[in-house]
Amino acid sequence: MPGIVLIGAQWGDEGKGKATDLIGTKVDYVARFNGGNNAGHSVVVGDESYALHLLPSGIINPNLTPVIGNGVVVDPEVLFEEIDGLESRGIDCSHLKVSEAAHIIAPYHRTLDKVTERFLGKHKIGTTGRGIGPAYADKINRVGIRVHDLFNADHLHDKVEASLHQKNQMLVKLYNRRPIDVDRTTEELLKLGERLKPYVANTGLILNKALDEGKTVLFEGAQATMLDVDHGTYPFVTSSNPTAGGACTGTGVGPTKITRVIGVSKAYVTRVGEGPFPTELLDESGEWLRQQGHEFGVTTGRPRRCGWFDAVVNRYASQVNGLTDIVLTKLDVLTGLKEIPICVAYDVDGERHDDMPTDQAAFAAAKPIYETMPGWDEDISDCHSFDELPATCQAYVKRLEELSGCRISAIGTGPQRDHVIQIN
Ligand code: 2SA
Ligand code: GDP
Ligand code: MG
Repeated sequence: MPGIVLIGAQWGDEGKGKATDLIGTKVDYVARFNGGNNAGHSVVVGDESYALHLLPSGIINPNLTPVIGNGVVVDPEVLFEEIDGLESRGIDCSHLKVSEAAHIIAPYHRTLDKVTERFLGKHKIGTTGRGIGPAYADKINRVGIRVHDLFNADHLHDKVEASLHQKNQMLVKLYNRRPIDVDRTTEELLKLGERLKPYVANTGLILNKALDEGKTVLFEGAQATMLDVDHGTYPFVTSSNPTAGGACTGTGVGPTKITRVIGVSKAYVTRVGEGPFPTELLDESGEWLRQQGHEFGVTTGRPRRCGWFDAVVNRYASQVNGLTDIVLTKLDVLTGLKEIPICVAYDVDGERHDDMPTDQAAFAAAKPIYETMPGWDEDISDCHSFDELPATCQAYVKRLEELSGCRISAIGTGPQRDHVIQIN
């Protein structure tokens, strides 16, 4: 009954796509449980590179079943574009299963996302503009549209009316925009439902049965711990639970079925969007990391903010997610640095914090306390065991492990699938 959860331990883009795909060779099901097409996973297989947003990374592997769980918000138009794109490259997507209880991102959610960001002005979150927040807001407000609502015209019309009632008043009175048409929206959603129908399934039941039969399920997180709506740097977060607990609520599988929780961390840190980031480098070192690591958003192309490894964040991620192990990615990017700083604690108004401050004002004021390790010059992309790494590189990894309070079980040494060191 191995249920493996794989989550981002920092602010996202840690290389979860590659880590998932790596483990995917040994699993039967890969299930997304949170977020939507705000995610961007790059998976490199041989000479081919795939940018996935809504589909689980495991879709590239024909031997497993990809699942979109109930906790995901699904934009059907984006889903079909992604399926068409992959199928035109010879990747079969017909075995995809989409939860009938997943919520839909409708065109009006995308509009609201952009309008809200504009009106927030200097308080904006820096969202991806994909309608994620408004779709989850409707879910919590109990006016969301779920996948199974798309198959009954009268029922759907009712739901769309309920969902648009308040929004239209706001759009007209507050934002001086035209109201959204209920009939037209219903028609559009019904059409999308027709194409979605063959993929729709009771995914909670499928996953539970699979686990009971001894199959392996990989629960693939999108975004990351520090972007979690409950545990992240609120309000600069996404609107779902990318932490390990989200794997249960977002698929309908109970916590006793989870046997392993893997956190993916980069050997440094990046963040996209607004919000505090203690180790951020606004100088040429940050630019160097961005160029060396090709740190640009997979979904929006935005340059990612870059900084040194933050062990406070990783210790916190170990705690919040109950990590059993860490996959450390992009270690190769640091090659060539003479010295590598690691943030071991924060200074908040003259007081040392070894643990994550819960007060966001304190977190925003946190100054990193650094310890510095010697770097290495050797190309590590061909190293296939820990012992082959240069001694200073080994020491850096060992120190990250010690500070994170969790074992490092694999290391990424380059973008390719085989650029990896597995540690037993
Ligand atoms: P949203 O759109 O409501 O989820 O935005 C809220 C915050 O969550 C951040 N967020 C992300 N951060 C890193 N990577 C993400 N995915 C893409 C990628 C990002 C891209 O993999 O590269 O292409 O720009 C992602 N998705 C959401 C977002 O920046 C806001 O801070
Ligand atoms: P995700 O959102 O966590 O799936 O990560 P992204 O795909 O958005 O960003 C990670 C990027 O790093 C991708 O372009 C990967 O191909 C790349 N990558 C992953 N692991 C490694 C690694 O070990 N070394 C290098 N150089 N690149 C990597
Ligand atoms: Mg990403």
